[in-house]
Amino acid sequence: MTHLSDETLAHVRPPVRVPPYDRATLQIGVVHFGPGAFHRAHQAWYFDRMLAERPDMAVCAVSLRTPDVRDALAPQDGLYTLVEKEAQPAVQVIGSILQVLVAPEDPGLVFRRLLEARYVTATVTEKGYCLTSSGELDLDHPDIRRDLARREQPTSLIGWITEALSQRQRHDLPPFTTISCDNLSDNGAKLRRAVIRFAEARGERDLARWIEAAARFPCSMVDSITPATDDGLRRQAAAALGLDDAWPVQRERFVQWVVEDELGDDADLFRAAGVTVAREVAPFERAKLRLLNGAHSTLAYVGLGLGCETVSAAMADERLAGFVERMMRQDVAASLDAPELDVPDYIGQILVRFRNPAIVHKLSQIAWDGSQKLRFRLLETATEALAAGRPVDRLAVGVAAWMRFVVRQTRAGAQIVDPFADGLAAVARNCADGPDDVDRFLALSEVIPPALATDERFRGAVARAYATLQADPATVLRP
Ligand code: CS2
Repeated sequence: MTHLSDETLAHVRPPVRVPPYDRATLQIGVVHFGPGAFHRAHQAWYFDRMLAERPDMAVCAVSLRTPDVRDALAPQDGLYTLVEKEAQPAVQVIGSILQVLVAPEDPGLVFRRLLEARYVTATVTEKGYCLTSSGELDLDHPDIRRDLARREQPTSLIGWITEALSQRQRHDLPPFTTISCDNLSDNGAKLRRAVIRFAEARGERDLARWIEAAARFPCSMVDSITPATDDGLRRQAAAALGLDDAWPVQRERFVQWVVEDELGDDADLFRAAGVTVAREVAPFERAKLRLLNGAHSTLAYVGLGLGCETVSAAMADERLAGFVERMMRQDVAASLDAPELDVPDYIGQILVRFRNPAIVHKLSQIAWDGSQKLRFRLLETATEALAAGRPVDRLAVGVAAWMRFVVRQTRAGAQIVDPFADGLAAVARNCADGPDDVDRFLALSEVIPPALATDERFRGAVARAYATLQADPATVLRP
C-alpha cells in the first residue's frame, strides 16, 4: 500500500478529516521537545486547529535522543493519523508537524529553529526536568552536569532552553514563551526556576535576570488518555485512510488543555482552538493530577498485583473500582480547593473515561517511572491530609502497592522502567517481605520527601497496606 505523505494526501478517503489548510504556506512558530504519542495526540492537534487561522503556528518537533519518530514521520512529510477511540471512532490526519529533528544529530539547526520560534512546548515526562524531590533543579544530575560543561550541545530540556534563551539575548530577540505540558504540579513555575538556576550555575547572572524579567513560563494542565500505538491501531488507520501510516496515534475523544493566561495577544487564538486560558491553572492541575493520575497509579500498582492488564479490566473489578472511587471522593476531593470545578461531577466523568471499552490502556504503561510520578499523584495529597488531620490509609495503598510492584519485578528479573531503576532494584533485593521493607523504601529521599517518610501516621499506613497486600490483596480494598 502507498504511504501517507503530502503527495498522497488527496487520496485519503472520506470521512477521514484532512488538514483544511495549505501546508505549503505554513511557517514554524513552535518548537516542541518530546514528540511522543501524547504530544501528537494532544498539543499538535490543538496547533492543527490554529493553522487555518494562523499559518505561522506550525511545529518543529525535536526529539532529545532517539530517531524513531523522525524516521517514521519524515517519509510522510510529518503527517500522521489520529484515531479517537470511542464506540463511534473518528479518524483524522494531523498536518501541524512540519519537521522532526533529532537534537544530537544537528544541534545548530535546532538552535536556528529556537531563534525563529515564538513558543516552546515540552512533553519530556516528569524525569526530563531533572529536579530534586523538593522541586528544584538538581545540579548533581548527570545531564545537568554535562550540559554545564558543553553548553552548545545540550542533552537536557533545561540545557536547550537556557542556551537558546542566551542566544536570543545575544541576538536582541525577545524570549520565546515556554509551555510545560508535563504532569508536574506548578510545571511552568518549576521549569522557570530550573532555567534561571541553570543560567546562574553557568555564571551568567545577566542572562538569569533577563529570563526572570522577560521570559514567560505559563503553567499548563494537559489531559487526554493516550494509550501506546499497537498493530491494531496501525491496521485501523490504514483501513480508514486507504494508505499506510508508519506511526498513527490514538486517544479518547476527551481532550483538555488549560494554559495560564500569559499568552498576550494570542490568548484568543488558543481559545478558539479549544484551549482554556485561565488566570490560575493550579486548581485544574491539582485536581487532574490527584484525581485522574492518582487513581491511575493506584489502579496500576494494585491492579497489576491482582493480575489485571488494562485500566478497563481493573475497573471491571468492582472491589478495585469502588476503592479508587472512595479514594477520589473521600480522600482526594478533601484536598482540593477548586471553585471553578464541580469536583463530584469531574470524578464521575473520570470514572466513565476509565471504563471506556474502546480504549486498551495498559497498566504497565502507567506503572513506568513511579519514582517520578508518585509525588504529584499521591504524596503531596498525603502530606496535606496529614497537616489537616485527615486519614491517609487509602492514599497509602497505592504507595505500598508500588513498593510491592518493584519487589515483584526485581524478583522476577523483569525490567523496571524508571530513571531510578538501579536504586529501586538495590532496595528491592534487600526486601524480605517484612516491615523493614517499607522503611527501606521510605528512606529513598529522592522519591519520598523525608518529612512525609518520617511521619508515623504515614509510615504506619503504608506498612499496614504493604503487609495486607502481601497476605490478601483484596482485603485492602474493602470499604
Ligand atoms: C497516565 C497518564 O501513564 C500515566 O501515568 O496516568 O499518561 C494519563 O493517561 C494522562 O495524564 C491523561 O491525561
